[in-house]
Amino acid sequence: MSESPPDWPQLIQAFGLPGAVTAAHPHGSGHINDTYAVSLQQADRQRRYILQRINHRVFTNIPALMANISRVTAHLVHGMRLNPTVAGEAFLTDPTGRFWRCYDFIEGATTHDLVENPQQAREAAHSFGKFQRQLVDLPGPRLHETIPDFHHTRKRFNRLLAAITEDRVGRRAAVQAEIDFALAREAMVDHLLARAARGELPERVTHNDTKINNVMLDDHTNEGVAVIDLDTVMPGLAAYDFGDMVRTATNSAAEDETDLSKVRCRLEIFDALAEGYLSAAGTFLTDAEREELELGGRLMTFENGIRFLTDHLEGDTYYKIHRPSQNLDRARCQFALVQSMEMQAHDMRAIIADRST
Ligand code: ADP
Ligand code: GN1
Ligand code: MG
Repeated sequence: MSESPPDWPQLIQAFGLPGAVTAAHPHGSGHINDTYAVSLQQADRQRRYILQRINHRVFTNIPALMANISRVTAHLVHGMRLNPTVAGEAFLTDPTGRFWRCYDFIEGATTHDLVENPQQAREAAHSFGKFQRQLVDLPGPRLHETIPDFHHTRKRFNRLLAAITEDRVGRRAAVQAEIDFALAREAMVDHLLARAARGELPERVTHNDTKINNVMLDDHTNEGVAVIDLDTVMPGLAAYDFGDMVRTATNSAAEDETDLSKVRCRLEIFDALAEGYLSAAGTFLTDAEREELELGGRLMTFENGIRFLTDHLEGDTYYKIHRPSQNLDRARCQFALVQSMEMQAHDMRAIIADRST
């Protein structure tokens, strides 16, 4: 069923933005929301905004989600600027029941799907580290869990088991090798959860989706300009944030690369991530949290692998796909990366120790 296109003039009016719409295009390569760059002619200049239709299948409590984002953006000195509606709300419900929000477009900076050099990795990781540091003293009650158990890797694993058993769309037989890979690594999924439950790892306010295209880097200096995609900012573990940076930045290939011989965890990028992250987060991390940073990378890569494989087995209902079997390609690529990390785990632990001194 095709959906009606967004009514830009109506949306612009609802957010109280002056000027006439001169262009509106889909923007970025996120897997979840529908993101548009909208240009307005304002007096003698063009100004761009990000209008985002929030995926309410994924985020089922939009008021709670936007309450989190309002608190976090208000607390951070730099970063995303949310434009409220004329009614003073953080989001808009359009006449078709879709949910929208509006950010200032961050100009002069870009998100990268693939890290090109250690400097980009260092700057990105410093930004995410600083983000965590600034939120250490976020006032007020605990943030809402916008997706409960988001990084509960045990529950993610059990959902994969259920998807294998159900085999809803008849794809199981063709992915036995990937299933075997996942089952052989079950032991990994409980470790951080158990340490957190024992009180050995503190709960923090974390971003939880620190993939490298969720931070904007200055076009000229590569400096981190803003951490974006704040939908999953909620209580979590430091290792989850460091881990997803490792998953997405160290990969020498795209997240859905089909030539697995190209997929490798780049140690020089890992080193830059450790340097950048610890230069900002080093002030508050405990020894126990540092101990788990290396595992965080492998675990987040594995967790994303099983999530992609689950979505493939469930019939591609969660992530956007642009070609058949893309979720399977993503899963295979994550598993190849896990293997590469397993081979280098010792070196990565040494780097963390080195960068901690
Ligand atoms: P998703 O949850 O679908 O990943 P994001 O919030 O990450 O959505 O937005 C998708 C992409 O849009 C980002 O990767 C980034 O390239 C771009 N983007 C998002 N917000 C802004 C902004 N304020 N300014 C410029 N680009 C942005
Ligand atoms: C999604 O929204 P985006 O594209 O930044 C997903 C992350 C996954 C990632 C995999 C809310 O991130 O958890 O790690 O895809 N976000 C959500 O690329 O599920
Ligand atoms: Mg994103």
